[in-house]
Amino acid sequence: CEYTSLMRIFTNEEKRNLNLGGHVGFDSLPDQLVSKSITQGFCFNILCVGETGIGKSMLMNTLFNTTFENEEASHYQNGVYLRPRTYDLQESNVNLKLTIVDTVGFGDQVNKEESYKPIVDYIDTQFENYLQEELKIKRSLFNYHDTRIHICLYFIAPTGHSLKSLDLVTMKKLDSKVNIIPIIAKADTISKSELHKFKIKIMSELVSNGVQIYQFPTDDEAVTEINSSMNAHLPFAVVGSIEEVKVGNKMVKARQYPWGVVQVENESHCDFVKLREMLIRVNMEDLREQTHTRHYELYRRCKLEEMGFKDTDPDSQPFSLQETYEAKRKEFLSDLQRKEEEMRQMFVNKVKETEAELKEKERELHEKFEQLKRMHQEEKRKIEEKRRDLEEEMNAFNRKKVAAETLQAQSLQGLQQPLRKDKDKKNRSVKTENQSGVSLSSSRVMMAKASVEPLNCDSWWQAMQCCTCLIQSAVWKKGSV
Ligand SMILES: Nc1nc2c(ncn2[C@@H]2O[C@H](COP(=O)(O)OP(=O)(O)OP(=O)(O)O)[C@@H](O)[C@H]2O)c(=O)[nH]1
Ligand SMILES: [Mg+2]
Repeated sequence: CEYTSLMRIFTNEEKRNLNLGGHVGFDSLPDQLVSKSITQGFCFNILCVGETGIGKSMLMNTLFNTTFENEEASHYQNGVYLRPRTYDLQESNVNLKLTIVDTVGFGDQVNKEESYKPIVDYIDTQFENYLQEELKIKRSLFNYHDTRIHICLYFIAPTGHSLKSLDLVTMKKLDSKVNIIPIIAKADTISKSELHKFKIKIMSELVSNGVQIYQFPTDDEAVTEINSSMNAHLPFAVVGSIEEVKVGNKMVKARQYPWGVVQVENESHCDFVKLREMLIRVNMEDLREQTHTRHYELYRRCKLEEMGFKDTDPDSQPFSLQETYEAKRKEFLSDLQRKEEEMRQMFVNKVKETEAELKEKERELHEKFEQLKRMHQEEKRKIEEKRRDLEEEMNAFNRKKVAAETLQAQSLQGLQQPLRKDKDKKNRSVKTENQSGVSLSSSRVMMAKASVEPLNCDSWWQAMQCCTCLIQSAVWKKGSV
């Protein structure tokens, strides 16, 4: 009864009309994504790997129909370095942050063994930066400037022969880190038939060396056909130019030669259009996605595994991040303790070794000291002996001296009387000539005056000889002559 009365009330009420502002449904989700992406803008990073002067900058200018900063590299670089440059481009209402990374000095060194290293390092650094941002507690990936390389354009020299070993080694090192699209540069310098053979040769060499290049995706129906046909055209043979040349009644980008004009956008002249289509119009988003889901994921997985993180334990049971962290912490602490113990033991051993060395040195010093002491005592004893001998000698000398003085005094007294008597006689005496003309008697007188013991000599010369003996003998008294 209550129910029927309620129904009557509802049916009598005026019906409410809902006017819709537009289409209602979740099929509008893609539109929301589009508008969000447009607001956010896009970023795209291109790495150009190729020898100096192979046409990297020119191709970039041609691709984006603009003139980027262009600084010619010299051929005298000591090594390879990477030069990234970022530009903000706008097409309609879509903003693109484009980064072009140039390999400066690539292929210019005599030893090219390490040429790939700076490139690999650069790519890894960009992955690492992204990973660090991801691991932050307060991360802002929304406005993070993603510098991870989305595409590597590998410029092959148009030799018409085969790939250089530098090309193979570099591409092999990069293929797990970046999407590689090989291109034959300056394709206007190679004939059509040669180019065809060259392309086949390059592809077979890449396959035989296991180099994985980027394949345009064929899983999306909308692009399956075009992408699979383009995969067959790899590597693209390109020509770059921003010069406008009049062909027919319109201006086209071309390279003009005395024998004709090579049109950049003419598909029968080169593959530039194919490259531009594949790279920018059809597969740009896939390149970005592949970079994130394939290359970055690989890097992240290896890095986290290196750090000790894993998804499952040895029994294939899920292993949480917390458990990994705890296990790692324990491992780290026990490692630290072990190292501490090792260091302590090492320190104790070192102290013991030093102590033993010091003791040995002390013992050696003591021995040396004892030896020196003995030597010193011996020296002292010898000197003492010498001193005693000298004293004895001096005493003997003094005794002799006293005896000599007494004798001298006595002889002087005995001489004084005969001397006076002989004085006159001496004046008259006939001179006894000798070698010098001095008489023997006068020599005796001279000696007497000199208070020297009289000599029993026959000539003056003999007397001189005796004087010399006297001087040398111990009886000689200083100052007598
Ligand atoms: N024949 C021919 N010449 C080209 C082509 N592209 C560029 N060049 C010429 O090659 C020379 C070097 O070109 P760049 O674009 O500066 O070469 P790059 O690789 O950027 O040189 P670096 O940055 O110095 O290593 C210039 O004289 C260009 O005109 C091309 O497709 N064909
Ligand atoms: Mg350049």
